Amino acid sequence: MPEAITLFGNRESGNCWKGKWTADLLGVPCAWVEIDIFKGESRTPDFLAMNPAGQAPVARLADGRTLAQSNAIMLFLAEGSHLVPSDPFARAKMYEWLFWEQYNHEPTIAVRRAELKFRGKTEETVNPALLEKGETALARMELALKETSYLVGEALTLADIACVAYTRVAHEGGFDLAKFPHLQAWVARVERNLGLVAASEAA
Ligand SMILES: N[C@@H](CCC(=O)N[C@@H](CS)C(=O)NCC(=O)O)C(=O)O
Repeated sequence: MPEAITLFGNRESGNCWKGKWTADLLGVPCAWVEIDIFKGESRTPDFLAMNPAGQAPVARLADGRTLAQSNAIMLFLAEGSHLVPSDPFARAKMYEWLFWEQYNHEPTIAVRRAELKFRGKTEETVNPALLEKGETALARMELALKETSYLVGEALTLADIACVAYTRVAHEGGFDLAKFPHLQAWVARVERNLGLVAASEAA
């Protein structure tokens, strides 16, 4: 586990919170530097030197090395901790959710939220495929959470932290979590684990 990190993130971005929540849970001191991605601050020469992809989050270690990709940042922070199952199969199930989150969940739910909340799209003009694909992702989680309290069994893992990041604000993307009662209960459970005020109430 690193001694401390600096996280360059945007507070509206679930991807950016994943690393902060993980650091806080594990007691790793984490300084937050706010990056205004809407004003191009992730495309400046200094930022591109840290992450040539021009995206937040970026974690900077005390020795100056930098790491991008939200799930890679969490994995780096949590290696050897209780947030990563020691059993190889359970660990692989956690990876299954992490890869799925980046391919099926974030590109639909986070993108629809961003289109509606930040890019001036409306229910009429937003890409219609995003609603159906996002609901399919939520239904996939509901199915799993009928069986277990967390995505990988009965304990919180990085899979939950990754997947809760945009599920807890899915209503801002026009998704109705009331259709998914197990998922709704899981969001509240994980928010309690992370010490968060419920996003649905804060909104
Ligand atoms: N797969 C990346 C996605 C990162 C990403 O899309 N970052 C967005 C904020 S959520 C960003 O920085 N957008 C600004 C831009 O692309 O200019 C991750 O999980 O870290």
